[in-house]
Amino acid sequence: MPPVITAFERSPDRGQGLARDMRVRWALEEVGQPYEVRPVSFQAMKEPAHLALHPFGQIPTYEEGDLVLFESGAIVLHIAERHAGLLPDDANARGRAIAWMFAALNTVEPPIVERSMAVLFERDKPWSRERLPMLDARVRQRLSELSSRLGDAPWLDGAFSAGDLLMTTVLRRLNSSGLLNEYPSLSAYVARSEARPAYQRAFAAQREAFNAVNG
Ligand code: GTB
Repeated sequence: MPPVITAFERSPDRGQGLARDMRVRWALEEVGQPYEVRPVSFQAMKEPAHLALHPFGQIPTYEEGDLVLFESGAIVLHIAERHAGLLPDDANARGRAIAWMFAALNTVEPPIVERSMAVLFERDKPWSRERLPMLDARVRQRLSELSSRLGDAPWLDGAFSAGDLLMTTVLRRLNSSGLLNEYPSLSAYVARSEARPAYQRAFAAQREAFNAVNG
């Protein structure tokens, strides 16, 4: 039985591959592991059957035999540890790749999510115009640091790894902001990731699922 993941039945991103099931789909495609997707409605996400899989009533989840996982980072790490292709064999290089996974989720993603939330949900607040430049500055700080570290390298540390996979999905969340364009090496990094056949397959699958439901 292939693993089963959950995804939004109707993704608010309208098929742009910004929801976090995209990371899991992409990781599974990179390692060549077939999988099934169970779409979940917003209502079903908060019902007992889904809460038994995910304590916070969110997507994605991952079911493989007796194993149930939630948290996209933990799922990607699980896939990367069990299949070749997303983590180096050398122990030190592996440790560094895992550090980049944590950096993507713990250091780079928070200011990006904070900014997205503000743009989506706080636009009408009287303090929004004052707050946004501060949120932009926090994002720019991380992008500037990341761009300095990446330099002219294609990937963050040697060969493409689960660290690059997660970092790319985090940076893509800035697509509509224009901020990524201020850092050409990071725009090129994301484009390089998106050109990977595994990414293309994952993106096409989630887009197809969106189109199937929304016409
Ligand atoms: N830390 C968890 C993880 O990494 O797995 C976070 C999971 C999470 O935030 N899941 C979101 C969810 O289920 C979907 S991905 N939300 C429903 C809820 O909480 O009730 C976040 C997301 C949603 C929409 C867009 N978008 O439209 O662009 C992008 C990302």
